[in-house]
Amino acid sequence: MKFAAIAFTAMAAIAAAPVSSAADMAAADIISTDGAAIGKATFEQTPTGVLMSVDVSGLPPGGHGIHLHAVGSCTPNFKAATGHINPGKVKHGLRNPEGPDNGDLPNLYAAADGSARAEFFTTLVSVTGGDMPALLDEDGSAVIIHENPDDHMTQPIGGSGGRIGCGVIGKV
Ligand SMILES: [Cu+2]
Repeated sequence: MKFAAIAFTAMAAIAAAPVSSAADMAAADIISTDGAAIGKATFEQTPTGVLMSVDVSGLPPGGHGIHLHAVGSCTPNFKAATGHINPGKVKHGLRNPEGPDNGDLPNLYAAADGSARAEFFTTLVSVTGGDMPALLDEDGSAVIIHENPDDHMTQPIGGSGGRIGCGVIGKV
């Protein structure tokens, strides 16, 4: 009977967990600077943050800064995405005592064949709103992949250089 009681408790806990809504999902098709499709990112609202999944190919091998930028546009070029999501105008950098900004993320690492697959988790944004800035706000948001790794300290983008991938984040 002891086992049965434990099983019942576990089931009750599952039933009490917040139900995630399909409305709190977003995704971005990522393109290279020549407009070719190189992969996808998805964004799922969880009870405490946003779980992001990235699957791309065609990158130079090695580390790449990847950030959430404030405007949902990759045209006429990736500068259209403007700077990071950063309404509080704080400093960039996961290592920075005056940061991080809301668009900061750990680096993405591409393998020798140029492919990269990773999950990230951030508590500094939301998908549709709440305590943290929404990815799906009025002017949208974009995910940008940079040429070089982000040192997580240097202003304004950790020395991560040019923008080599861009995806407009849209509702799923
Ligand atoms: Cu960036």
